[in-house]
Amino acid sequence: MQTTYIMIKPDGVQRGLVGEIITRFENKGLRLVGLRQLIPSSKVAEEHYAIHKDRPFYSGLIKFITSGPVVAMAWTGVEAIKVARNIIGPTNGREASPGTIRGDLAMDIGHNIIHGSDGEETAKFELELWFPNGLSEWRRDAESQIYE
Ligand code: D4T
Repeated sequence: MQTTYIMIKPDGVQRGLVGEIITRFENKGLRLVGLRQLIPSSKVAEEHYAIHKDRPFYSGLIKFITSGPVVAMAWTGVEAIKVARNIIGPTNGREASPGTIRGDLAMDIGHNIIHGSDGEETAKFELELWFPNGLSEWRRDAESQIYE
């Protein structure tokens, strides 16, 4: 089992897509182990996107992500990091395939609705950053049907 960090960005919250997005992860069979809505501080946003700090879009990205509430989530499942990135689709909404969140709901690179961790180390770092008080430990009964 892996746990991945997923975040609905301010555009997704403003557009009223929180329920739609959570439904997609839940329906896939992932288990929600962390959920909070917050307006990110610059400090947390800068730590989260530190890897991009020399990119030309960095300052706009920090401004955007701190502009309003985000929904921070942790989802668990077998290969959850890859599964979530497949549900999300590639960065540019215009190039993402229909059926993915960005393919169905986004038209932009920056305003692309949602973030998902891109690897195990990133997921660990991001989960500790956004959920400093830890995650819920529970088991979804449906997992006996979701997995063989
Ligand atoms: P995240 O990290 O938000 O899940 O997005 P991706 O994994 O799909 O994309 P990324 O790390 O390359 O980019 C991080 C973040 O920066 C925004 N961005 C990206 C942007 O505003 N302009 C750009 O040209 C790029 C490449 C979007 C996502």
